[in-house]
Amino acid sequence: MSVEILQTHKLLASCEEALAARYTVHKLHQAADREALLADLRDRVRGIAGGNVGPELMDKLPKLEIIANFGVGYDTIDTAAAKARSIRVTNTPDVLNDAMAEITIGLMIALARKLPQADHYVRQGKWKRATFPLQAELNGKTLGILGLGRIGKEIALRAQAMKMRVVYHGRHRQPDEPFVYYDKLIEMARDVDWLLAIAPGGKATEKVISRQVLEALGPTGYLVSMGRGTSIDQAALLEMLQAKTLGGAAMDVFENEPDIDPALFALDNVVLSPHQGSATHQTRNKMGALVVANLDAHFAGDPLPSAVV
Ligand code: 8YV
Repeated sequence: MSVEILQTHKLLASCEEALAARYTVHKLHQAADREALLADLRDRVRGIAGGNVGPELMDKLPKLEIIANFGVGYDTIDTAAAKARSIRVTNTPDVLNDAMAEITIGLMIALARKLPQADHYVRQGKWKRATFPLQAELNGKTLGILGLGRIGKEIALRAQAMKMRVVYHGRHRQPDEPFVYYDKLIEMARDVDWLLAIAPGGKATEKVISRQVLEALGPTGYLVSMGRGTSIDQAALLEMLQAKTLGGAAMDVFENEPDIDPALFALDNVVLSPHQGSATHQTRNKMGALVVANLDAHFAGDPLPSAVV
């Protein structure tokens, strides 16, 4: 009998096939009666693939040894609870850096040049009557990065290729990084043209991009939100976009995804993206393979490729 694992939500076909080839997989998201399934699996499940795991689920699976999160961000896993129960937790870092960096620059250009509106303008036949209004460029502007981690560094490289100046703020200065460091986020927001949020989710970054930070960024400043919607005061953001006291925002992450605030839909100074940062065939296949590799390593007693706990 192969090791029994619980899959918490739908995963990529390639990942599901690889899991099924190695493990007895129980799909929680397909269970007609989740509690009945969990009760039946109580003493058998040793691993989880997916996400959204808190102490309640951990306590229903006392034999649980490892949670392999599908994603680099593991804010849906209660890592403290896992640690207290000697449960390992892994994520999928690095394999998504390029995909994230590409779309971030893409969303910045889309916002600066109003690409969605321009596409719409042509489809509506308006071009025959008038040229599309002049827009803005990235080169010569300053990008302030909140969260100069693995993904942030890849974005910084590409922003430099766009002839942008890059500065950053984070918990601490990184001496090996050539960029100017700001120890106060609000001061960085005051000095930059673009503010990129690519910090992890969770309590530590909750609403760190506050109303005051957005006000410092101001009516000619642009926000790019690529990390987690929770790190931004979304109510303040919406109000300031409506009042045009903030220049604009390109957003891939939101509060309450996918049921985001419909008031955003009417705004002309935003570009909206459905949390697709890592959503490419190439990258998601690599993320899935890393989920499987972490489970395989654990059950083989080998070091974990990407452990967070
Ligand atoms: C995931 C992400 O797709 O990796 C992350 O942290 O946000 C995305 O790449 C998302 O977590 C879905 O599982």
